[in-house]
Amino acid sequence: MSRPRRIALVQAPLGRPEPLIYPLGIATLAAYLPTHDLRLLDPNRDSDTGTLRSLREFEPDVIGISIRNIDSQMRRDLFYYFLHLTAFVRDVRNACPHAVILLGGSGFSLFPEAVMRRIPEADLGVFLEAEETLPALMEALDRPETVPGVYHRSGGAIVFTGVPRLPDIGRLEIPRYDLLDPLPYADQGGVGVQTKRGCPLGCIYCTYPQLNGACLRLRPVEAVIGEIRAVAERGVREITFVDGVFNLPRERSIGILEAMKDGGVSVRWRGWFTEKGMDREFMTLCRDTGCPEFSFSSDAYDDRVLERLGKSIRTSDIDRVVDSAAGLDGVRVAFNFFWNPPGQTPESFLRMIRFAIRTKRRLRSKAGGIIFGDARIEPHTPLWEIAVGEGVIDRDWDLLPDSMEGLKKTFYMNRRTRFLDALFSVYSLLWRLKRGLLSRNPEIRK
Ligand code: B12
Repeated sequence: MSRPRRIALVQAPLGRPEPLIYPLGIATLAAYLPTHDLRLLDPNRDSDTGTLRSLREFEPDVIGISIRNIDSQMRRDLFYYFLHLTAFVRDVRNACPHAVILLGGSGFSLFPEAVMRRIPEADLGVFLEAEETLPALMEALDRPETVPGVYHRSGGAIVFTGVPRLPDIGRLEIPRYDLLDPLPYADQGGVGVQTKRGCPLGCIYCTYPQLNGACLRLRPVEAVIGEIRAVAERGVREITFVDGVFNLPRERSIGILEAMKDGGVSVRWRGWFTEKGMDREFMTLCRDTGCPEFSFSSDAYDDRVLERLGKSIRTSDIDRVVDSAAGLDGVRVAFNFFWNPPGQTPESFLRMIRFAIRTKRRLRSKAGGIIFGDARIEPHTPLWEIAVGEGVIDRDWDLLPDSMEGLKKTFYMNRRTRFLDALFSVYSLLWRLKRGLLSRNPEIRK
């Protein structure tokens, strides 16, 4: 075994104030590096300057930077976090000229080569889930070519050692809460707990299957409960289940909720749900175990459009959610829709707007939000193929562009119903007015 190293794991700064999200990725990875001297740093909480100061003091051998978000993926409030990050990594390099800089995280894994190119200060990159790769790489830091899942530089080229196997998460370690206190993140569900990885659904715009595989890998219920207890013991009263879809498989999510009830685990919680299998009974169980709000990516309110989007749900599933919520006290439901997706027609657009108005009227304060957006075209997704086929973007269009102007072109808009775009600008303006975001003018360092 090699000597213990001083390793700093740093969450990438977003570059503008946002609700704090606990850096679950690096806190989890820290549990896999028990023999090393570790620091976990989050500039989103402690500022870039504070983080750089901590790095200078600690003098790490290795700095692992977790790139979670590339951009806000929201056309109505678009922000390019990645531009801020490139400047931050330059500052990290100046602060610690001799440290090995290593990148990872879901944002990195979506664009690994492009990120390595755009951040020349980075020595190494780790692709996908890193519970096995990172400890192995720490043992072979001078031989990165021997570790699967690693991007390294050789003779000026970026070399990839190959796709690693996905770790067995049946025995996933509990995140190192002792190294980064979750309590300051506790508001608004900022602390995440994962019950599984992978997603078998086929939504055409989604990156989850490429990030975590298309098969569900479930954590044992006791391990999930143990993790919730561990955060609750630190004073956290509200968590978010970070699974792509919490209630999949339904029986297993029921198992977790029953175990929470039986074990007296009492926290408020949130999650993302599929409308499939959502009925009054299930919603009641969720409510009674602490879930105040249900969020859905319904995406469309027209069976043909839903099918085109690769969704496993139909409008009847969405209706069932509304019916169930209407008959229950103490719940709120939030629906997200695409304004102008593939397959959209004037009729399907109107159907969606009618659904929104009807649901708002019927559910009143129980309608937690009906939000419209457009899909960000992500690499290696069926939506990318469609967008290229329809001429929305060119085949060689850089999905990690070097400017905000370029980023604006990475959203899918159905050309057949392009008149909807003008309407979207109006919707977007109203939304920003309502949220008081018009003056939001963050400074991005180029
Ligand atoms: C749950 C979730 C949320 C929840 C978070 C709740 C919470 N309390 O944690 C909510 C809904 C709040 C949310 C919000 C947002 N999210 Co989100 N989210 C996710 C999701 C589904 C899971 C993230 C997670 O916690 N995973 C569990 C941990 C353990 O995994 P991990 O962080 O990926 O870490 C592993 C690896 O990545 C790697 N790794 C991580 N860091 C590092 C560092 C090093 C050095 C190394 C070697 C390896 C490594 O090893 C880890 C262990 O295997 C991901 C999709 C996904 N499958 O990753 C999207 C995802 C990260 N989100 C995304 C986005 C865009 C956002 C928002 C910007 C959306 C918005 N406009 O509001 C915001 C940003 C919020 C913020 N302030 O950061 C995108 C980012 C891609 C992009 N284009 O930018 C993703 C990838 C989904 C997508 N659409 O593709 N999100």
